[in-house]
Amino acid sequence: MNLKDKRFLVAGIGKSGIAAAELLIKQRMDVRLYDGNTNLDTEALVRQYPFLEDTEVILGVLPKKEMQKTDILVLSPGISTDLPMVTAMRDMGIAVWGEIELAYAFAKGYLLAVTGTNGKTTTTTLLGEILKSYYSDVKVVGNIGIPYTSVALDTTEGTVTAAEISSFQLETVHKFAPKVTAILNITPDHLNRHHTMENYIAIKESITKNQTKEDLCVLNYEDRMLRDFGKKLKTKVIWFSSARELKDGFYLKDNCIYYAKEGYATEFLKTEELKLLGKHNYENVMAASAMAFGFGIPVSVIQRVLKEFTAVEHRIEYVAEKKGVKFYNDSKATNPDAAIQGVLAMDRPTYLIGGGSNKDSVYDKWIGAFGDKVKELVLIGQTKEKIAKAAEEQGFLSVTMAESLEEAVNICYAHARFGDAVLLSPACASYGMFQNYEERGRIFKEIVRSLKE
Ligand code: UMA
Repeated sequence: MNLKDKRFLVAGIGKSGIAAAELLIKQRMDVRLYDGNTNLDTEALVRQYPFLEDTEVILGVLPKKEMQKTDILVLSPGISTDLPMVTAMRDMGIAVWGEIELAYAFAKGYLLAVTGTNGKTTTTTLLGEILKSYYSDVKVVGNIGIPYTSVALDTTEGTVTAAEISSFQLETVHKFAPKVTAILNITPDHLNRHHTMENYIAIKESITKNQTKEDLCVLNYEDRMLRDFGKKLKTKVIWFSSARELKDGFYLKDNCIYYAKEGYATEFLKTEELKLLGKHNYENVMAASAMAFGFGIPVSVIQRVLKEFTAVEHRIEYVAEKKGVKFYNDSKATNPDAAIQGVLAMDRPTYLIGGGSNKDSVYDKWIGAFGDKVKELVLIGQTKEKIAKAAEEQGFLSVTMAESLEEAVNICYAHARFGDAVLLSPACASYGMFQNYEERGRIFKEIVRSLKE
């Protein structure tokens, strides 16, 4: 498609929308910006982003005449594709692209993309570190917080890009075709947006839809759906497993990661050589290694980076110790499955802060993972009643309600004793109370650091 004469409407004026608009402006394209939020201060926006000076900004309900002036609608990931505005434009024959599709149309070089319900950020960061130690021009982008469009114009034929891709972003891809992909796991998440599990799985799997048989997909053998999916794929597949020996692929056995080819296994790395903790992290390590290895990076380079890599911010991140109480920030646990990993990683009595905005999640498995370890659950946000009810049904009665994150931290600090842990691992998204999970995690860390000893 020749994009030169197309009229673009970029929807959503957050990180993605701003970056998408900047790319289009730099390319001298016809672009307007739209956001549903009528309270957005457009003058402040232009002060912050002077390149938007001559760009029309439309707020509130999008009038039909504005829709008609559009050839390509570029959606930010947070905007659902079944919003009436989006379906109306689709019905009018207007192309609907995601921000990553736009980036892909302009980007050069090689793309390696990671999706999955949990572990995406750690795997992408790890992959990025491995790539950086071997190539001079590496970009790490996507859901991780750096829009792909913000770097797409800086890429050349030699650039290698590692991208974290969410299900929201995959809803609107068309030609997006990474050289290497990974689907780490698929468990229920974002069902308020994707409605059914079948739909969510199909969206995640679509990361491979434009890959050819020359390309590679890394898949988790222990995920039943992915196991079936991998058998049907036309691309090359490298499997990984944390539960069984594989004839081909990476697997974890007796505190060691092995790589096997046609039944012949060699030791790849001992888990004690890693700074990352927990089975879920060993899965992330195997996935990143398989992607890098499949892309041709020497094993010795991969091993060296793995041994040096420490945890990602907001993912079971150690914050501080106060009066013998250790504080951990797991704000990235925006769904119950991720939060289970947070609880499992704790090795001491734990005061847990949970709750946030509602995504129609089920909390039973998370609460079931508390065992004797969680001494008290302190709840915040929109979901607190729902979680408290689920806890009561499971016989977990040590639940306290708090009005703010600060109050929750203070309650935990007052109740915890020397040798205990306080863990923020909310099992929920942050909307309504914070801009995103990063802000939630940063504020948590500030509160913790200001606690009096
Ligand atoms: N908006 C509308 N109408 C709507 C919804 C939103 O106009 O119906 C507007 C809002 O008023 C706001 C803008 O859209 O001005 C926000 O857009 P956005 O929600 O897409 O947020 P961005 O700042 O562009 O951030 C997005 C990702 N956000 C989401 O997917 C919700 C970020 O992922 C990502 O880091 C960033 O692009 C860069 O690529 C965050 C996330 O929470 C971290 N992701 C989810 C997750 O990890 O679970 C998927």
